[in-house]
Amino acid sequence: MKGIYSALLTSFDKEGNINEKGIRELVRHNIDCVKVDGIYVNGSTGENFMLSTEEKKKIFQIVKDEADGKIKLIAQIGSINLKESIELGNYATELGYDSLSAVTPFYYKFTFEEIKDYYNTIIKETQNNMIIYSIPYLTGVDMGLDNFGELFKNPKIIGVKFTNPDFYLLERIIYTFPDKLVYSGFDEMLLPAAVVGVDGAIGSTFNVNGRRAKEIFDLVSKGKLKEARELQSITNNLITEILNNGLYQTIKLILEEFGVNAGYCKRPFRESTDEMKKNAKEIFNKYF
Ligand code: MN9
Repeated sequence: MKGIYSALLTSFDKEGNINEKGIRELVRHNIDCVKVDGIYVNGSTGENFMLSTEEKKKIFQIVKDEADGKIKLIAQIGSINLKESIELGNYATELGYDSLSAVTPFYYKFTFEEIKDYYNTIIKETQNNMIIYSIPYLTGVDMGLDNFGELFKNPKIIGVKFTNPDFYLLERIIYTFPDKLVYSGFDEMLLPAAVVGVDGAIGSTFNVNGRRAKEIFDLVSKGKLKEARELQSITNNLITEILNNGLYQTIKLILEEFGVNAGYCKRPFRESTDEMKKNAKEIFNKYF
């Protein structure tokens, strides 16, 4: 389960309905062109928290069908509706997903005991492996080393997707729990995360920039830090331009330049303007 995973985008049509053909093209592009080790399905990048349960299931099914055993698949099934998480978790487990992942329950200020109960209940009901999705800047849920230790007591919790710029905590988790898988969640911090020893990374920009990400990861493992730094700088110039132009819209526009039908984002995300399209074309020509 180690390596570089694309957080899959969801292709939508102009009305915000999921576009099966586009989703299949996105999966193929990641396998054939980017050559990622795996795909993380229905995460933040997939605009998951704006989808119905049926749409989420449909995406799990399409991706599994298109990937056809060629790469690892992680299903993000977290929701503040615990029943929905369990239903999705069972669905993805039956489809044969390699692991589940669930975002920490957000919006309400749940206690740590409640968060722990959420994970242990999903695991009990699905009997699949679980990767915690920790993204404090979006969820407001900030867990410390002791909290991770409590959760990791469940042997089915096999790791964490750590989207958090706290490198002290990241190093402590890797050091304290050497048997757990730790994935870096900020693409712009892949190099320092690789240096402290993460097992892999899961990110949105890998849909277009995954080859550079894989190279950064490999160079660090070989101790070639100068070359890795150069590639991370190019990567971060790219990510900065993407963020300034609208994150998911721009990754989708770049994918369209690659000939992939990545489609529209779902409202309330706004439709790309002509200016955004022009910038995305320039980014594509500059970096790819
Ligand atoms: O899951 C992604 N997080 C979100 C990982 O999209 C919220 C990252 O890949 C970021 O999009 C990326 C740009 O900041 O690092």
